[in-house]
Amino acid sequence: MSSRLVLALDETDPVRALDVAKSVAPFVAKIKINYPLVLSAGLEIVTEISKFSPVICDFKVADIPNTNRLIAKEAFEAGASGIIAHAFPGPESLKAIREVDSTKDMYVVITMSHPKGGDYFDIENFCKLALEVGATGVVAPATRPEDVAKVRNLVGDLEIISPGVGAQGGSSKDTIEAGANYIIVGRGIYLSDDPAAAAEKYSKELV
Ligand code: OMP
Repeated sequence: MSSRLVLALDETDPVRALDVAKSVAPFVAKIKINYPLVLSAGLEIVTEISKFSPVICDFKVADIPNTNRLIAKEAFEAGASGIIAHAFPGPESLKAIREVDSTKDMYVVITMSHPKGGDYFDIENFCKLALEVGATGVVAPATRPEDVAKVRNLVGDLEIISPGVGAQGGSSKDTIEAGANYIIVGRGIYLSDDPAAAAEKYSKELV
């Protein structure tokens, strides 16, 4: 069975990041790259890593439609297979990303994993919006499996990718049972002494 694990590669040393990415690639479905690594290594790191793994650019895009379009274009041209965007700027901003390249994945953040991270998010409206704009999937927190279950009921067959397992205390098992398709793990893998072994362990928990 193919892996249901996504690596959050927030390692900021570009050489180590590439080493970690190569060593965990056999155990992960995708690698998610956020600002910390892109700001230290440049967008070229997306191109490098996308040669051996699909890359989700976690830029939490949250701007007017034209700026969202420009950001998505840069990410996709660099080789990203997908991008993460915030819902709160509304449908036109999300559709602008979709229109850059509808073959790419777009994930919409529904509510966040950190303490009080859900207090300012409107789960019902954001799920409705993700469906309306044709998102590939949504981001929902492994730290609150009850929210993942709620999101699953609202988004039908859309993919759910869930961060918060490992360093933030979430459980892979509970999150998958609540309806997530993929678990996102960062520090639990890239800060480990043996990232490949850690990735293998997390991926086996998800079978
Ligand atoms: P670790 O906490 O180190 O496993 O990393 C989690 C990764 O998921 C980081 O890259 C976060 O930016 C990201 N993330 C969350 O932790 N919580 C969220 O609610 C949303 C995200 C995300 O969009 O990926």
